[in-house]
Amino acid sequence: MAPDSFTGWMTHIQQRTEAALECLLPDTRHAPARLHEAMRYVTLGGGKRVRALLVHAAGELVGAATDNLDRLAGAVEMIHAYSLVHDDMPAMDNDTLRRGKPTCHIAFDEATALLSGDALQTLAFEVVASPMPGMEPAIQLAMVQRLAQASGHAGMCGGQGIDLYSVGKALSQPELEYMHLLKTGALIRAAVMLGALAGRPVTTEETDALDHFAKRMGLAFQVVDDVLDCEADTATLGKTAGKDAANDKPTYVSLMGLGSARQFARDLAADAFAALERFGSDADRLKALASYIVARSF
Ligand code: GRG
Repeated sequence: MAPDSFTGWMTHIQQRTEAALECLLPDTRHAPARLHEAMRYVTLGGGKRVRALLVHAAGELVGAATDNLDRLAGAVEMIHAYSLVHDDMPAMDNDTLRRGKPTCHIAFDEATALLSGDALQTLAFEVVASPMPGMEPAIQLAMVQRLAQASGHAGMCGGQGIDLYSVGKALSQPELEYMHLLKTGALIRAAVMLGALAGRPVTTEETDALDHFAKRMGLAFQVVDDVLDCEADTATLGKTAGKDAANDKPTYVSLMGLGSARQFARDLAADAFAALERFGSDADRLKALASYIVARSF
């Protein structure tokens, strides 16, 4: 039984996600042990698990089975972990610190980092496509499609491409928004949609409302990330702080300044909240999670 308070629930879901990942990830006693160690190193024991929390909060709203949500949350966290591993590599952001420890290519080597990211991505799809109690195969197919769209050229990879090709360029607010809609927002939207698909059937209007919520929160998450990159220190973030300015990357802070960026995040969250009105108190968990995303300090 999940605790009632938001912080109690958050800890409970973070622990469930860790336990689910423990089971889903390959055993280091099996070959190739080094690859399996790297996959576990980058996925276990770290991260806020925001995407897993979104899967569960959206799933609760539609009465989805918690065990199925654990698997879906684990899959989304695997895709997220893979993106962080590849993003940190020398060909991309070239970073040495992630989640308070050396990045994968530093702790292991570049080839292992590349492979572990690839293997995490394919494992995520295997998990979503594997039979789940009470789940129609057609629903799982829709989930696979959502996750693939969110991860590929029209989602996270596409957004990362725009990011890479934008260094040193001044982006307009719509251009910056489009980049983040893909890079960070697409997986956040997929997390909400996978949760929402896992329970009772949802109407088109409900799907649209949840998608609007997820879209606004994906952007709010990124705006807060930009603010924290300026305001917080490396020890608090567990990753190198101040990298955006150092790398001359366009961000919400460089575009509109710190105060306006903070206000923009609050405005986005208010708009996201409004989309949930039709669900009444069933959406309380999602709302509490949205408030946490905007107020977070790391
Ligand atoms: C390499 C295909 C590919 C994609 C990379 C998402 C991404 C695209 C890169 C991550 C780098 C980054 C700093 C993105 C900005 C926002 C973001 C996704 C931050 C990290 O997410 P958190 O804060 O991390 O949820 P934790 O560690 O808490 O899971």
